[in-house]
Amino acid sequence: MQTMSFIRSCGLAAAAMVALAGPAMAGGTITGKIKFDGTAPKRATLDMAADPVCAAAHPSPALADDVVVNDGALQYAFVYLKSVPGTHAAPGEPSVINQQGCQYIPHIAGVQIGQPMKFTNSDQTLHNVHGMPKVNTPFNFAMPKFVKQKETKFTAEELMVAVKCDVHPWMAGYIGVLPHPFFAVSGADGSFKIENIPAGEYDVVVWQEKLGAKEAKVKVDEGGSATADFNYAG
Ligand SMILES: [Cu+2]
Repeated sequence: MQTMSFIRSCGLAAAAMVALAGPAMAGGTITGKIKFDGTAPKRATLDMAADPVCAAAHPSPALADDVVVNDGALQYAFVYLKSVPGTHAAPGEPSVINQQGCQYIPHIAGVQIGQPMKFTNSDQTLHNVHGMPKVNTPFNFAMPKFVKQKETKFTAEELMVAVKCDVHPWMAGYIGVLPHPFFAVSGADGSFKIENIPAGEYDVVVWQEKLGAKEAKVKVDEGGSATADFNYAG
């Protein structure tokens, strides 16, 4: 009997939560494109000869991901909203960086405070994931070929956390840690999309490891769409 009423009250609590979540205001969307004007810097060729497993993964030499420009569009720029009111529960679903062909894929990732940050290893070789935050606690995971995943969590906002592999000096990536889910990484076409944003006026920041940061003010209406385009120059 007690069990029944416990189940019933849980059911009611769940129903109440659904009711609370139900009429939530419709979030808005910010989309944009990161452009690069002028001559793009030439991407360095990565010499992976030191590890035959890495070299074998690239029939044609791999290129550095530090500035990737495709037809005037800048890839791997981290875009985020500077401050968003309210608290935002961290998703249980991890943000993932894979070590594949001795490169970090993706090169740039975002994660929420408290959300699992997972590193996977698709390579049949030894990596180590050496995180070098200045605010969060540094970490260093050895990932021999039989260790296929490791997870960590961040406890504080930090833009950005550098990650490297001490075995393969060309491996470098960055992670943006935010207290909310309103971030994105620009795609191969330079575009990004941030969704479900509470109505308000925001500073949208774009960060690129070699080219620096840029900011724009953007107003988001309830359920509306706003645009924020950014231009870097060569
Ligand atoms: Cu490595």
